[in-house]
Amino acid sequence: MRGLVVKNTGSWYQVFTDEGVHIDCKIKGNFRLKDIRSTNPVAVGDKVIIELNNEGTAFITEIEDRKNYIVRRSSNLSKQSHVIAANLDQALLIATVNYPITTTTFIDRFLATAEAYSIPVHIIFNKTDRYKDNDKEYLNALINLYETVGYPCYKISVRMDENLDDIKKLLIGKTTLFSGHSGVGKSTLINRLIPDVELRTGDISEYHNKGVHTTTFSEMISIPEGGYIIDTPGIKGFGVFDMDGVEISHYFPEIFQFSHQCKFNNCTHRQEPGCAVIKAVQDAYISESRYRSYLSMMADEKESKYREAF
Ligand SMILES: Nc1nc2c(ncn2[C@@H]2O[C@H](COP(=O)(O)OP(=O)(O)OP(=O)(O)O)[C@@H](O)[C@H]2O)c(=O)[nH]1
Ligand SMILES: [Mg+2]
Ligand SMILES: [Zn+2]
Repeated sequence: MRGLVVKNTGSWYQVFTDEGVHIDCKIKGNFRLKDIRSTNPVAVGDKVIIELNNEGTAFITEIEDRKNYIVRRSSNLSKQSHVIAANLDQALLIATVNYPITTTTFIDRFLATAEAYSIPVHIIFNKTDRYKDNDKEYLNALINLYETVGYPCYKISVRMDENLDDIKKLLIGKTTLFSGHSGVGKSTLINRLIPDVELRTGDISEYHNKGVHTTTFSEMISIPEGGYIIDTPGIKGFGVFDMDGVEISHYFPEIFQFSHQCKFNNCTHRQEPGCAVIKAVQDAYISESRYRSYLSMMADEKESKYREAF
Protein backbone atom coordinates (compact mmCIF):
# COMPACT_ATOMS: atom_id res chain seq x y z
CA MET A 1 0.00 0.00 0.00
CA ARG A 2 1.20 3.53 -0.75
CA GLY A 3 0.79 6.52 1.50
CA LEU A 4 2.04 9.88 2.72
CA VAL A 5 3.70 10.35 6.10
CA VAL A 6 1.57 13.05 7.75
CA LYS A 7 2.77 12.89 11.35
CA ASN A 8 5.82 11.77 13.23
CA THR A 9 5.33 11.27 16.95
CA GLY A 10 8.81 10.00 17.67
CA SER A 11 8.10 6.29 17.81
CA TRP A 12 5.13 6.19 15.40
CA TYR A 13 4.59 7.56 11.94
CA GLN A 14 1.07 8.28 10.88
CA VAL A 15 0.56 7.46 7.21
CA PHE A 16 -2.38 8.67 5.12
CA THR A 17 -2.87 5.97 2.49
CA ASP A 18 -3.90 6.43 -1.12
CA GLU A 19 -7.16 4.68 -0.08
CA GLY A 20 -7.84 7.56 2.31
CA VAL A 21 -7.23 6.05 5.75
CA HIS A 22 -4.79 6.95 8.50
CA ILE A 23 -2.61 4.08 9.74
CA ASP A 24 -0.03 4.13 12.53
CA CYS A 25 3.23 2.71 11.26
CA LYS A 26 6.65 1.74 12.54
CA ILE A 27 9.77 1.29 10.54
CA LYS A 28 11.39 -2.09 10.18
CA GLY A 29 14.52 -2.34 12.32
CA ASN A 30 17.01 -2.81 9.51
CA PHE A 31 15.61 0.20 7.72
CA ARG A 32 17.47 2.58 10.02
CA LEU A 33 20.81 1.31 8.83
CA LYS A 34 20.36 2.71 5.37
CA ASP A 35 20.79 6.29 6.52
CA ILE A 36 22.62 6.19 9.80
CA ARG A 37 23.52 9.85 9.61
CA SER A 38 19.94 10.87 10.13
CA THR A 39 18.09 10.69 13.44
CA ASN A 40 14.88 10.15 11.47
CA PRO A 41 15.19 8.09 8.32
CA VAL A 42 11.53 8.77 7.54
CA ALA A 43 10.17 12.32 7.65
CA VAL A 44 6.82 14.03 7.33
CA GLY A 45 6.11 14.50 3.63
CA ASP A 46 7.74 11.23 2.63
CA LYS A 47 5.84 8.97 0.28
CA VAL A 48 6.15 5.42 1.52
CA ILE A 49 5.15 1.84 0.91
CA ILE A 50 3.63 0.06 3.92
CA GLU A 51 2.76 -3.50 4.82
CA LEU A 52 -0.20 -4.08 7.09
CA ASN A 53 0.12 -6.42 10.05
CA ASN A 54 -2.43 -8.21 12.21
CA GLU A 55 -2.76 -5.50 14.85
CA GLY A 56 -4.15 -2.95 12.40
CA THR A 57 -0.84 -1.13 12.30
CA ALA A 58 1.80 -1.41 9.61
CA PHE A 59 5.47 -1.39 8.79
CA ILE A 60 7.03 1.13 6.48
CA THR A 61 9.08 -0.95 4.10
CA GLU A 62 10.17 1.57 1.48
CA ILE A 63 10.56 5.31 0.99
CA GLU A 64 10.07 6.69 -2.49
CA ASP A 65 12.82 8.97 -3.78
CA ARG A 66 12.46 12.46 -2.36
CA LYS A 67 12.00 15.46 -4.62
CA ASN A 68 13.86 17.45 -1.95
CA TYR A 69 14.06 17.81 1.82
CA ILE A 70 15.31 20.22 4.40
CA VAL A 71 17.78 19.13 7.01
CA ARG A 72 19.69 20.53 9.95
CA ARG A 73 22.31 19.27 12.33
CA SER A 74 20.40 17.37 14.98
CA SER A 75 22.07 18.84 18.07
CA ASN A 76 25.18 20.31 19.52
CA LEU A 77 28.35 18.81 18.03
CA SER A 78 26.31 16.06 16.48
CA LYS A 79 27.41 14.29 13.34
CA GLN A 80 23.80 13.35 12.74
CA SER A 81 21.20 15.23 10.79
CA HIS A 82 17.52 15.74 11.37
CA VAL A 83 15.30 15.81 8.31
CA ILE A 84 12.67 18.45 9.05
CA ALA A 85 10.39 17.51 6.14
CA ALA A 86 10.48 16.07 2.62
CA ASN A 87 8.91 16.81 -0.78
CA LEU A 88 8.28 20.50 -0.29
CA ASP A 89 7.14 23.10 -2.79
CA GLN A 90 8.13 25.99 -0.55
CA ALA A 91 8.86 27.07 3.01
CA LEU A 92 7.50 29.93 5.09
CA LEU A 93 9.98 31.16 7.63
CA ILE A 94 7.87 32.69 10.39
CA ALA A 95 9.82 35.31 12.30
CA THR A 96 9.19 38.02 14.86
CA VAL A 97 11.38 41.04 15.46
CA ASN A 98 11.13 40.97 19.20
CA TYR A 99 8.60 38.49 20.64
CA PRO A 100 10.83 36.42 20.54
CA ILE A 101 13.87 37.85 18.75
CA THR A 102 14.72 36.22 15.44
CA THR A 103 18.34 37.00 14.55
CA THR A 104 19.56 37.59 11.02
CA THR A 105 22.05 34.77 11.53
CA PHE A 106 19.18 32.37 12.12
CA ILE A 107 17.27 33.69 9.10
CA ASP A 108 20.35 33.44 6.88
CA ARG A 109 21.15 29.89 7.94
CA PHE A 110 17.63 28.84 7.18
CA LEU A 111 17.68 30.59 3.80
CA ALA A 112 21.04 29.09 2.82
CA THR A 113 19.87 25.59 3.71
CA ALA A 114 16.70 26.05 1.67
CA GLU A 115 18.81 27.33 -1.26
CA ALA A 116 20.90 24.18 -1.03
CA TYR A 117 17.79 22.11 -1.70
CA SER A 118 16.21 24.64 -4.12
CA ILE A 119 13.24 25.31 -1.85
CA PRO A 120 11.76 28.80 -2.30
CA VAL A 121 11.29 30.70 0.97
CA HIS A 122 8.89 33.48 1.92
CA ILE A 123 9.66 35.33 5.13
CA ILE A 124 6.63 36.13 7.28
CA PHE A 125 7.05 38.66 10.07
CA ASN A 126 4.27 38.06 12.57
CA LYS A 127 2.97 40.00 15.61
CA THR A 128 3.19 43.47 14.07
CA ASP A 129 0.54 44.46 16.65
CA ARG A 130 3.25 44.25 19.31
CA TYR A 131 5.97 46.23 17.56
CA LYS A 132 7.08 49.54 19.00
CA ASP A 133 8.33 52.30 16.70
CA ASN A 134 11.93 51.12 16.81
CA ASP A 135 10.82 47.52 16.11
CA LYS A 136 8.89 48.77 13.09
CA GLU A 137 11.93 50.64 11.80
CA TYR A 138 14.07 47.55 12.20
CA LEU A 139 11.41 45.43 10.50
CA ASN A 140 11.36 47.72 7.48
CA ALA A 141 15.13 47.55 7.24
CA LEU A 142 15.00 43.76 7.38
CA ILE A 143 12.32 43.60 4.71
CA ASN A 144 14.33 45.90 2.51
CA LEU A 145 17.39 43.71 2.95
CA TYR A 146 15.70 40.38 2.23
CA GLU A 147 13.56 41.58 -0.65
CA THR A 148 16.68 43.01 -2.30
CA VAL A 149 18.35 39.62 -2.02
CA GLY A 150 15.25 38.02 -3.55
CA TYR A 151 13.08 36.70 -0.71
CA PRO A 152 9.48 37.95 -0.62
CA CYS A 153 8.54 39.30 2.82
CA TYR A 154 5.18 39.83 4.50
CA LYS A 155 4.09 41.72 7.62
CA ILE A 156 1.22 40.07 9.42
CA SER A 157 -0.59 40.00 12.71
CA VAL A 158 -2.54 36.83 13.37
CA ARG A 159 -4.04 38.49 16.43
CA MET A 160 -5.39 41.47 14.47
CA ASP A 161 -6.22 39.38 11.38
CA GLU A 162 -3.91 41.53 9.32
CA ASN A 163 -2.73 40.47 5.83
CA LEU A 164 -3.65 36.83 6.36
CA ASP A 165 -5.36 36.58 2.97
CA ASP A 166 -2.00 37.14 1.28
CA ILE A 167 -0.59 34.16 3.15
CA LYS A 168 -3.56 31.93 2.36
CA LYS A 169 -3.09 32.66 -1.35
CA LEU A 170 0.50 31.46 -1.19
CA LEU A 171 -0.50 28.09 0.16
CA ILE A 172 -3.26 26.74 -2.06
CA GLY A 173 -2.24 23.71 -4.10
CA LYS A 174 1.24 23.53 -2.59
CA THR A 175 3.06 21.67 0.16
CA THR A 176 4.47 24.29 2.48
CA LEU A 177 6.77 23.94 5.45
CA PHE A 178 6.16 26.35 8.35
CA SER A 179 9.34 26.85 10.32
CA GLY A 180 10.85 29.31 12.79
CA HIS A 181 11.66 29.75 16.46
CA SER A 182 9.31 28.53 19.16
CA GLY A 183 6.65 31.10 20.00
CA VAL A 184 6.58 33.06 16.74
CA GLY A 185 3.01 31.90 16.08
CA LYS A 186 3.28 29.07 13.53
CA SER A 187 0.48 26.98 15.02
CA THR A 188 -1.70 30.02 15.78
CA LEU A 189 -1.42 31.09 12.14
CA ILE A 190 -2.36 27.62 10.85
CA ASN A 191 -5.36 27.49 13.22
CA ARG A 192 -6.54 30.80 11.80
CA LEU A 193 -5.98 29.85 8.15
CA ILE A 194 -7.59 26.41 8.16
CA PRO A 195 -11.10 26.05 9.58
CA ASP A 196 -11.60 23.22 12.11
CA VAL A 197 -7.89 22.86 12.81
CA GLU A 198 -7.09 23.27 16.48
CA LEU A 199 -3.38 22.87 17.01
CA ARG A 200 -2.08 23.47 20.49
CA THR A 201 -0.50 26.89 21.02
CA GLY A 202 1.48 28.24 23.95
CA ASP A 203 2.40 31.53 25.55
CA ILE A 204 5.75 33.25 25.41
CA SER A 205 7.72 33.05 28.64
CA GLU A 206 7.71 36.65 29.95
CA TYR A 207 10.97 36.00 31.73
CA HIS A 208 12.99 34.59 28.83
CA ASN A 209 11.00 36.23 26.00
CA LYS A 210 11.04 32.85 24.29
CA GLY A 211 8.47 30.28 23.23
CA VAL A 212 7.93 27.21 25.38
CA HIS A 213 8.12 24.57 22.63
CA THR A 214 4.43 23.80 22.45
CA THR A 215 4.48 21.87 19.18
CA THR A 216 6.60 18.79 19.76
CA PHE A 217 6.01 16.79 16.56
CA SER A 218 5.79 17.67 12.90
CA GLU A 219 2.38 17.37 11.37
CA MET A 220 0.95 17.77 7.90
CA ILE A 221 -2.39 19.53 7.67
CA SER A 222 -4.47 19.33 4.54
CA ILE A 223 -5.88 22.54 3.07
CA PRO A 224 -9.53 22.20 1.97
CA GLU A 225 -8.83 24.08 -1.29
CA GLY A 226 -5.82 21.81 -2.01
CA GLY A 227 -2.30 21.47 -0.69
CA TYR A 228 -0.72 20.85 2.68
CA ILE A 229 0.85 22.83 5.49
CA ILE A 230 3.51 21.22 7.65
CA ASP A 231 3.56 22.56 11.21
CA THR A 232 6.87 21.87 12.94
CA PRO A 233 8.34 22.27 16.42
CA GLY A 234 10.13 25.58 16.93
CA ILE A 235 13.85 25.35 16.35
CA LYS A 236 16.42 26.94 18.63
CA GLY A 237 19.43 26.98 16.40
CA PHE A 238 20.00 26.08 12.83
CA GLY A 239 23.16 23.99 12.64
CA VAL A 240 23.96 23.61 8.99
CA PHE A 241 24.57 20.08 7.88
CA ASP A 242 26.92 18.78 5.28
CA MET A 243 27.98 21.87 3.39
CA ASP A 244 31.58 22.41 2.51
CA GLY A 245 33.39 25.74 2.32
CA VAL A 246 33.07 26.86 -1.27
CA GLU A 247 29.57 25.46 -1.50
CA ILE A 248 28.31 27.74 1.29
CA SER A 249 28.91 30.83 -0.85
CA HIS A 250 26.64 29.36 -3.53
CA TYR A 251 23.72 29.57 -1.14
CA PHE A 252 23.99 33.31 -0.58
CA PRO A 253 22.78 34.52 -4.00
CA GLU A 254 24.34 37.99 -3.77
CA ILE A 255 27.69 36.64 -2.52
CA PHE A 256 27.70 34.07 -5.29
CA GLN A 257 27.03 36.77 -7.85
CA PHE A 258 30.03 38.88 -6.78
CA SER A 259 32.29 35.84 -6.35
CA HIS A 260 32.68 35.50 -10.11
CA GLN A 261 34.79 38.67 -10.04
CA CYS A 262 37.21 37.48 -7.33
CA LYS A 263 40.86 37.25 -8.35
CA PHE A 264 41.18 33.60 -7.30
CA ASN A 265 38.52 31.18 -8.35
CA ASN A 266 38.88 29.21 -5.12
CA CYS A 267 38.48 32.42 -3.08
CA THR A 268 36.72 31.85 0.26
CA HIS A 269 35.99 35.59 0.62
CA ARG A 270 37.64 35.82 4.03
CA GLN A 271 40.95 37.60 3.50
CA GLU A 272 42.15 36.85 0.00
CA PRO A 273 43.57 39.71 -2.08
CA GLY A 274 41.37 40.81 -4.95
CA CYS A 275 38.20 39.49 -3.30
CA ALA A 276 35.19 41.08 -4.97
CA VAL A 277 32.89 39.95 -2.17
CA ILE A 278 34.85 41.80 0.54
CA LYS A 279 34.86 44.87 -1.70
CA ALA A 280 31.11 44.58 -2.24
CA VAL A 281 30.60 44.46 1.54
CA GLN A 282 32.76 47.56 1.95
CA ASP A 283 30.80 49.31 -0.79
CA ALA A 284 27.50 48.20 0.83
CA TYR A 285 26.32 46.13 -2.13
CA ILE A 286 26.32 43.14 0.20
CA SER A 287 24.92 43.64 3.68
CA GLU A 288 27.29 43.20 6.59
CA SER A 289 24.85 41.00 8.46
CA ARG A 290 24.59 38.59 5.52
CA TYR A 291 28.36 38.52 5.20
CA ARG A 292 28.71 37.83 8.95
CA SER A 293 26.26 34.95 8.64
CA TYR A 294 28.30 33.58 5.77
CA LEU A 295 31.48 33.78 7.88
CA SER A 296 29.76 32.10 10.83
CA MET A 297 28.71 29.20 8.62
CA MET A 298 32.23 28.89 7.26
CA ALA A 299 33.56 28.82 10.84
CA ASP A 300 31.05 26.13 11.82
CA GLU A 301 32.06 24.08 8.89
CA LYS A 302 35.70 24.28 9.95
CA GLU A 303 35.11 23.48 13.58
CA SER A 304 32.22 21.13 12.86
CA LYS A 305 30.37 23.04 15.47
CA TYR A 306 26.80 23.97 16.13
CA ARG A 307 26.02 27.08 18.11
CA GLU A 308 22.79 27.28 19.91
CA ALA A 309 22.62 31.06 19.71
CA PHE A 310 22.09 30.79 15.96
N1 LIG B 1 0.55 39.66 19.98
C1 LIG B 1 0.46 38.61 19.16
N2 LIG B 1 0.59 37.36 19.65
C2 LIG B 1 0.51 36.34 18.79
C3 LIG B 1 0.27 36.51 17.40
N3 LIG B 1 0.28 35.31 16.81
C4 LIG B 1 0.50 34.40 17.79
N4 LIG B 1 0.64 35.00 18.98
C5 LIG B 1 0.85 34.37 20.30
O1 LIG B 1 2.17 33.81 20.34
C6 LIG B 1 2.18 32.70 21.24
C7 LIG B 1 2.88 31.51 20.61
O2 LIG B 1 2.11 31.01 19.54
P1 LIG B 1 2.25 29.54 18.94
O3 LIG B 1 1.36 29.47 17.76
O4 LIG B 1 2.11 28.50 19.99
O5 LIG B 1 3.77 29.55 18.46
P2 LIG B 1 4.56 28.42 17.65
O6 LIG B 1 5.40 29.14 16.66
O7 LIG B 1 3.64 27.40 17.13
O8 LIG B 1 5.51 27.82 18.79
P3 LIG B 1 6.09 26.30 18.98
O9 LIG B 1 4.99 25.34 18.71
O10 LIG B 1 6.57 26.28 20.38
O11 LIG B 1 7.20 26.20 17.98
C8 LIG B 1 0.71 32.42 21.61
O12 LIG B 1 0.48 32.97 22.90
C9 LIG B 1 -0.06 33.18 20.55
O13 LIG B 1 -1.33 33.63 21.00
C10 LIG B 1 0.11 37.86 16.93
O14 LIG B 1 -0.11 38.15 15.76
N5 LIG B 1 0.22 38.86 17.85
MG1 LIG C 1 3.48 25.40 17.42
ZN1 LIG D 1 36.28 36.42 -2.83
